[in-house]
Amino acid sequence: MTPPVSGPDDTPRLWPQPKQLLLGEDADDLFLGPDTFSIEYDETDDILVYNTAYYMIEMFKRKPFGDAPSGTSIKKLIINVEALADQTTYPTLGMDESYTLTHSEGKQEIVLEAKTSFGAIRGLETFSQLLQMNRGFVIKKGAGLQIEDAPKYPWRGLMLDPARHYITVPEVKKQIDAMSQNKLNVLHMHFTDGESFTIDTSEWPKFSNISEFGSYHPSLTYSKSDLQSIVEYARLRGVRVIPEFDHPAHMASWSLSHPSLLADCPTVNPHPEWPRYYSPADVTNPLVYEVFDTLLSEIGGIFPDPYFHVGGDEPHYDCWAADENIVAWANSQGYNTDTDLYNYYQRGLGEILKRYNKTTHGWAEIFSVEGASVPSDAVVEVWQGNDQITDTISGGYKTIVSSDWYLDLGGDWTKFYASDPASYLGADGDPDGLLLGGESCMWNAAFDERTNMDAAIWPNAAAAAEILWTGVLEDVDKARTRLSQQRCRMVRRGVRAAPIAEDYCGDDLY
Ligand code: CP6
Repeated sequence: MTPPVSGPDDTPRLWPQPKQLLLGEDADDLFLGPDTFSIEYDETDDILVYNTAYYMIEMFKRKPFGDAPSGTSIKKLIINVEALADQTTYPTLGMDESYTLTHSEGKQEIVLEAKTSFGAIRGLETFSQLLQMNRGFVIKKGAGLQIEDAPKYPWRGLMLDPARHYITVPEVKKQIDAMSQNKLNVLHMHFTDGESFTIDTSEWPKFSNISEFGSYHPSLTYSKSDLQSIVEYARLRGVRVIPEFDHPAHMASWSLSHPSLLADCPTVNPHPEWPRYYSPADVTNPLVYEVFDTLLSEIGGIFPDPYFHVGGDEPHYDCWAADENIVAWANSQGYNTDTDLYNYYQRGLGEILKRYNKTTHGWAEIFSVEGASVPSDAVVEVWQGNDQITDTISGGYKTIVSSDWYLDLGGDWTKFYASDPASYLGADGDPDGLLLGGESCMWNAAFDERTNMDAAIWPNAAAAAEILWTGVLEDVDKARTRLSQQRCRMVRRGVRAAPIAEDYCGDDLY
């Protein structure tokens, strides 16, 4: 029998583990009380305002029992941020997320220093995790504690898939909180797929009925104000939001209002009840480029992040080859009916993205298709085997990986924890730092927010998050203990993260 892994412990149990944690010489416990403790920070910074309030609530919503033992009591957390944020400060790729947390023995304060407000958020999360509840609130072995922390990879993501099962705005925000709790910083929203189109298009010129026909139900879409509120909430928690519109395959939902957007190939479509289910875009139809242009002009500006995910996965070439008009056009251009058409289409999208100041991001096919000419500043997402990064990186492309982190495939957290993106680098390594990180993907075909989605994402995505933040740590048993505690904290904050072993959340659950 394995001993249960959670419950009170006498050392800090943090997730992800900071880069460096030094205990003080005496390492006595520190105590603090909700009535005497406060956070000191610059109130002109709305990110600090939001996060200090958030963490005060999260830390002190538990109810201690019995009297706190006496010892050094902490009255203040002092936050010093070099570059304060204002309402126009958004998280960006490569932002400085480093921070230090320091206690000087005998002092009644802990100091959190960061270059940016986003670093301060990461430090606040760590501080909140230091605080255990026993008889009163205690930081075990906190006296003289020194933490220095910074992420290993700048791109640490989670993908959500509302196109298969819609995800409500409050639920998206809850996932953003859960991400921030694990120091993840990129939310990738797979807004459209064959099954449904989740953006409200009712006010778009010419394409107003795409979502009326292409959504599961008109209410199961995101309005502009929904999108703005997701982006704003993510900003406050230090999370970038990257929208994906999957092209040229996975577009069946678009065809319900506009059949001519897609190739017509009844002879190879395996779903006769849904005529263009299998069809990729009709790349010869100018309407396809017009709809993408309209999409960018309508909602491109809502997303401050320069990266825009164009999908690009799983094109069904046999459909193009079965559409007479497409074949005739391809012949007239001297194009083959597969990779040439695919690359022609990507070039078209690339030109439109450029006009809207967006940088291409997409699944690996945008790079790996024969003859691909994806722009040199694109970020390629490797999903069919991390060993492909040898090619993307030797090809000079910024790369993120998700192959080993498909949450829908299930598996134990140790499977997620065992995949270090850097271990897939070829003999030449990554001299230019092109390997940016990775993301866990929650493909929502058989998951929804009311039943099983939380437990499929968490804590497996947390395991990947530590690989991305800290890198590989040797002791999996110790990681199990810390992750078990982290999942208890997640449950306490309202995320139904699955247990990873026999455990007892104890004081940390209430
Ligand atoms: N949908 C889209 C999917 C998948 C992809 N794209 C997918 C493929 C294989 C697995 C899981 C998901 N469902 N649009 C691949 C990027 Cl195992």
